Amino acid sequence: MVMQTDPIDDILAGKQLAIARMISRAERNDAGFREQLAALYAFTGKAHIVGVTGSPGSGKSSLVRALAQAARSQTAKINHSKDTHQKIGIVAIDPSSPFSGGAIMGDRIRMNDIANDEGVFIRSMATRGALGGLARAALDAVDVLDAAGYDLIFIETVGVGQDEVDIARAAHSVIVVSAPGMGDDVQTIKAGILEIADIHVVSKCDRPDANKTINELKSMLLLAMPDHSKWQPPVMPTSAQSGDGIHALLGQIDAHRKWLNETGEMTNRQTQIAESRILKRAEEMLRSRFTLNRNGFAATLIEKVAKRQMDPYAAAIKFFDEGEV
Ligand SMILES: Nc1nc2c(ncn2[C@@H]2O[C@H](COP(=O)(O)OP(=O)(O)OP(=O)(O)O)[C@@H](O)[C@H]2O)c(=O)[nH]1
Ligand SMILES: [Mg+2]
Repeated sequence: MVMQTDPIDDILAGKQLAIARMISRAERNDAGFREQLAALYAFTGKAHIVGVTGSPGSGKSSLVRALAQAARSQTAKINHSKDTHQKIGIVAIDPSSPFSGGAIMGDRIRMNDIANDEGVFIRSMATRGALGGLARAALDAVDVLDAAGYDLIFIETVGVGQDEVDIARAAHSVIVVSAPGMGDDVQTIKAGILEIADIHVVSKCDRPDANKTINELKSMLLLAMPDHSKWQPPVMPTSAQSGDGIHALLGQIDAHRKWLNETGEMTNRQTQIAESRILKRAEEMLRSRFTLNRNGFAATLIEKVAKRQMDPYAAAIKFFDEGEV
């Protein structure tokens, strides 16, 4: 007989298979996973969570991968011991999913791939078919990694759409990536994501047109009239291909983390994140409750509202009060 081990114990012990399974269950919104996630939640709150967002193709995945590799080698240098490496988690909401397939990285990174590194856990989540539960599932995945002892967790999302911006905002430090030659400056402003940046990155700085983007971004940020009592988001040039600026960016992430802790701003962020997570979960629950009632109790309400026999507000209240749970 094979002994069944407790998935919670396995996750807390950092076993990757158990972690992967739990994330899949969160993605599928499996019955019964909620109790397990609830049990894990008590063990979260130790990781530093970094949101990475920006236009499609701006180099987010390449950047995160380079950061993960740099963070791993950095702690290796400091500690001279394999056991004390910083563990890195990556959750990518990645429409083109280069983490699982595409050959996109510079040679330097490909040679020494983090995919074979036990201390790095990478998970891509599909946007397709997530039915609004994407943000909730992605943040559940971050919880699983946090509980499993991952110290630094990156969460990559394209900065398009409210759900994706909300995911990035649920991080402690938010990186907004702009790439040269994409008209990214205009795109990011349109999506309203420049203002959520704690750190700006201009990616692909091995390219000759990178300086133009850096200057454009800097002058745009001057116009934003910064409040000098607050954190001043730096503009960091990086190249995932050459590795330039990657260690400096890690340094800025660390500086931001320290700033959050020293000023007490971390507490505010935690409160904001908690609020947004309750709201996301409640939204999802409300939607699935509506779906459950769609052909039953709600059908009567829908018909009455359509025929102007009841107003939508009264129907919503009635649904809340009397709908099947
Ligand atoms: N020259 C250069 N190209 C880069 C660099 N980083 C990424 N790229 C290229 O930019 C393209 C997109 O890179 P990704 O890392 O997949 O970008 P992404 O933002 O994750 O893309 P999506 O997840 O699809 O939005 C690929 O063709 C990469 O090879 C870099 O540092 N220098
Ligand atoms: Mg990507």
